[in-house]
Amino acid sequence: MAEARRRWGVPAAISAMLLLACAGGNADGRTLYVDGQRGSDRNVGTSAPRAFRTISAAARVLRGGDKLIVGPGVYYERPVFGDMGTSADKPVWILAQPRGKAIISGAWKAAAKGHVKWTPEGDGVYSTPRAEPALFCWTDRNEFIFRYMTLKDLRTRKVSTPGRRGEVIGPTSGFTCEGGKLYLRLPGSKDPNGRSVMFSSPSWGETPTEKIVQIGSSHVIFDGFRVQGTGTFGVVCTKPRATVRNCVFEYCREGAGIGDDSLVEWCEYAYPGFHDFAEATRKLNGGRLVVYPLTKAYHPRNWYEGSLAYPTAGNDDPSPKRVTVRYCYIHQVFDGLMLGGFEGSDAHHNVFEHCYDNHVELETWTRAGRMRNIRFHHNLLLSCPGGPISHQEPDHLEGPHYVYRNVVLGYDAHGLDPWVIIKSKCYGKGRGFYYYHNLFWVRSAEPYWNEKNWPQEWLKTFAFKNNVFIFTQNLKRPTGPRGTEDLFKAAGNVVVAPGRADKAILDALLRNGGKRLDSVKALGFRGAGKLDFRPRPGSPLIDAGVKIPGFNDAARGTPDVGPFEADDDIGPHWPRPRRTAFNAADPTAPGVANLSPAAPSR
Ligand SMILES: [Ca+2]
Ligand SMILES: [Ca+2]
Repeated sequence: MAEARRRWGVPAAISAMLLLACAGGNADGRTLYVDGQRGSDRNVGTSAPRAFRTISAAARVLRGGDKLIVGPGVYYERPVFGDMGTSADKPVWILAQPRGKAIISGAWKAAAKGHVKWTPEGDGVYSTPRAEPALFCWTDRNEFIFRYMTLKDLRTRKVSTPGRRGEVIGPTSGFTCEGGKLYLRLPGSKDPNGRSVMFSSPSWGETPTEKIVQIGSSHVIFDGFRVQGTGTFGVVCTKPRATVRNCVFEYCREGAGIGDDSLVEWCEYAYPGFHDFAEATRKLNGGRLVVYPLTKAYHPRNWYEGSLAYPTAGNDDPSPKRVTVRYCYIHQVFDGLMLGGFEGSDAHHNVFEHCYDNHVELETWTRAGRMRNIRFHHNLLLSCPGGPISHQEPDHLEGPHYVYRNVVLGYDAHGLDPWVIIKSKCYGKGRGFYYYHNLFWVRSAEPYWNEKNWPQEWLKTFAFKNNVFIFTQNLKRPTGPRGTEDLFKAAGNVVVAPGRADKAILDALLRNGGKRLDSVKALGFRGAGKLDFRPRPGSPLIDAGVKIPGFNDAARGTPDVGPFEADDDIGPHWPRPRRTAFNAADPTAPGVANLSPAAPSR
């Protein structure tokens, strides 16, 4: 990775953020303490024995240059850090110590502590009075409890979704909010009385919508927290130059809201239990994956469309600029990262796994967003059953988007079997989508999205160079007019297609020095099962690429094809990171050794 950093350079803005981050608190500032168990808000907070009890109390007195140390515990509060008089040399560092042991929870406290009285309603369903709806519900064993829209649906578990997706069988457990009550059926129809059950706040469109942590100052470092249970934001930094680091966002619709010149790193973003929910409902539906109809078509407001990092800009404001998201682990969610909500920004060295719609969206929902100048590189994308990379915004997506040195593959029953790798939809306004040096390993898919009735000029700005494409079963032609395959640029690609391969798209990908090979083995990867995709000596990938100024200038001799040069030092930590620094959320996540991309099972 050091190699990668040297090769691609570190933008000046990021270097500045690093300096800020390393500086932490200011030597002249105070250190304040919060102790959720032994502290008191009548204390002055300036030493551990005189700690505050709540983060909110500390937030009221924190000033630029201070450091805040928050001890272990679950904090059921929504702290607001206002204008603290911060500056570049007077940052504020908000630190959980030890990291991962302070949970800031947006959940309903009484239910979380098992203090709610639940009344049996038959069929394993229990009720309690509660007017506030919830987006997420989960148990202390990280069981994801599905939100049904009516009590009738919860009882019958039959969910009707619009259009062709039809009727779907939902999970046995679930909850619903109806007539001023919450109804709940736990897994195994267990009695919820005395048990810890978490309900998040509702999402937009249902009141009240609550952010958990709000930070209204620039130059703030938010470090080491677990943030749980909100239908909106885990943390919102409304001013520029925020650093969000070593945080786990669980059951948060959006992780960190950030503005200009901000950094999100070493964070984790997940709905724990979502993968089990996907597999359980797949079994109930005869093997058909039904996450999309259950969570997007059935629910009314795209409730699960979220992102680890989300722009704080309003709908009609320009997108935040110079944002970096790196070294994060994003998994068991519907959407992973809406990088297109930012401009002049990048995401690199992140691991995405089991994002059920898109791993990364290079588009945005805001009306003013133009999605300019985005770089997505050196990421590992595993098992996305939707379109792993998306740039669909026909009205105002400008680009350019540079997508390079990523490894995109499936390895389990959710492998990349669906219809498309790159969900592109640009309508010709773009300054281009540039795909360089990626590895795509799928069974059957179209490489990109095209439709007959779309203007086809946009394809002229699409470039594929020095990529490795593996289609183990079927390379499908995008469904545009015949002949449009020659509109995009291609050079130096290697395609492995041992099964069926549409000749038009295959020939188009192989233009300008491409090669077709007939087996994965013929690529000569050093160790695909261990995700070591460097070509070994003698590999046909070596020196088979084309020069791309600014992207492979440091290659030895002629550039090698694929994400790595043969002599790259990928270090002991590729692919990184599989876990957060403290591995709080998903201690049973499969290790690298369990990955076997060569053998998808379905
Ligand atoms: Ca999506
Ligand atoms: Ca070379």
